Amino acid sequence: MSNFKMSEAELAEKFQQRIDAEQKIEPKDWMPEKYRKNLIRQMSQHAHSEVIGMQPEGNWILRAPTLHRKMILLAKVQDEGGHGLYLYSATETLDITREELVEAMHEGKAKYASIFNYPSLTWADVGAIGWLVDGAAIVNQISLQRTSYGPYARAMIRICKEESFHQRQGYEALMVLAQGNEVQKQMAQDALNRWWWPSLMMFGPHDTQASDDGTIKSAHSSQSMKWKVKRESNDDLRQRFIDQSMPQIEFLGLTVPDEEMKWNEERGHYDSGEIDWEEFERVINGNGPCNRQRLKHHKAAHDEGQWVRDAMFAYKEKQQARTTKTA
Ligand code: BYC
Repeated sequence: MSNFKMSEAELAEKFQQRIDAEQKIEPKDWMPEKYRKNLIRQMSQHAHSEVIGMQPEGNWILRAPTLHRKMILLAKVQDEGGHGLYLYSATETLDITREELVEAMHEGKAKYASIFNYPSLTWADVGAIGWLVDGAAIVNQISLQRTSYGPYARAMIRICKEESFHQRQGYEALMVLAQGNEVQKQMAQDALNRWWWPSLMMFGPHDTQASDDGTIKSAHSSQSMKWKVKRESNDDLRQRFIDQSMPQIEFLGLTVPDEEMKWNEERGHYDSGEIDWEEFERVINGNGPCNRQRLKHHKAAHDEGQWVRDAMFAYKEKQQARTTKTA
C-alpha cells in the first residue's frame, strides 16, 4: 500500500516498525510531527552548543602559552564552528530555516549545553574543556551515531572523529601542567574542581527519579528512546563517563572533587555523589555565571555577519537571474 492511501495511524505504525528494524529515517520519509519537532529541538540545541562552545576556549586563543598551542587551539575552535554548521544543515532538512533556529536561541526559546555558561579563568581550563567537556560530548555522541534520523547519525560519525582528537589534546595540555611545578599542578587541580560537576550535568537530568523529590526528571528520554533518537539513558552515559574519567584523573595525580566517589566492586562501576540540580536548573534557565555574556556575544557576532549573508543572497539571486535568462 502506498503512503498516499494510508491513515495517520497506519503511517505511525509503519514508522515505528521501521525504527524497530533499525532503518534510518531520511528527510523525505513520512514521520510523526512530534518526532520532527523533537529532533529539531535536540539537533538545534546541539548545533547552538557547538557554536556557543567556541566562546570559552576562544577566550584563550590570544593568550595561549606558545605558538604551537595557539595553532592547535585555533584549529579546535574552528572545528567546533564546523560541527555547528553540519548540525544546522542537518536540522534544516526537517523543514525549518537557520534564521528560525538562531532566532529561537536569541529569544531564549532554544537552549544550548549548560556547561558553556561557565567562565574559562586560566589556561588550565582550556585543557579541562578538551579533556572533560569534549570527553563527555564524545560519550554522548558515540551513542548518537546510531540515532534513527539519518542526517543526524551521519553528522555524529564525522564529529566524533574530530572530538576524539580534541579530547586527547586537552588531556595532554593538562598532563603537562599536572607534571609541572606546584603552581601549575594547582592550576590543573583547580580546573578539574570547577569543570567536573558541570561536565556531569552535560548528560542531563536523571531518567527515572521521581520529580516530586525536588530533582528534575528527563522529560524527553522515554519517547526519544522509543523512537531511537536517544539510544542510551542520560544516567547510563553519565556513568560511562565517570568510569572512564576516574583512571585518567588518577594518572594525572589529581583528586576528583567528590568525596563520595568510590569504586563499587559489586556493581563494577564507581558510586558518586549527587549533582547540585538546583545549580543545573539555574544555569539552563538563563542564570548561570555567563549566560547573558554568551548570548550577547553571539547576537553581536550574528549582527556583524549580516553583510556576509546579504552578499551571499545577492550572489545567489544574481546567479538565479542569469540561469533564468539563459534557459
Ligand atoms: N544543558 O528530557 P531531557 C561540544 C534540557 S558541544 C542544557 O533529558 P533530552 C563542544 C533539555 O534540553 C556538544 N539543557 O532532554 C563544543 C530539556 O529542555 P527542553 C554538546 C539541558 O534532549 C565546543 C530538559 O533539560 N552535546 O561538545 O532528551 C567546545 C530536560 O532534559 C541539558 C550535545 O548537545 C544540558 N546539559 O536530553 C567543546 C548533545 N541537559 O529542550 C565541546 C546533544 C538537559 O525541553 N543533546 N537539558 O527545553 C543530547 O544528547 C540531549 O539533548 C541531552 C538531553 C542528553 C543533552
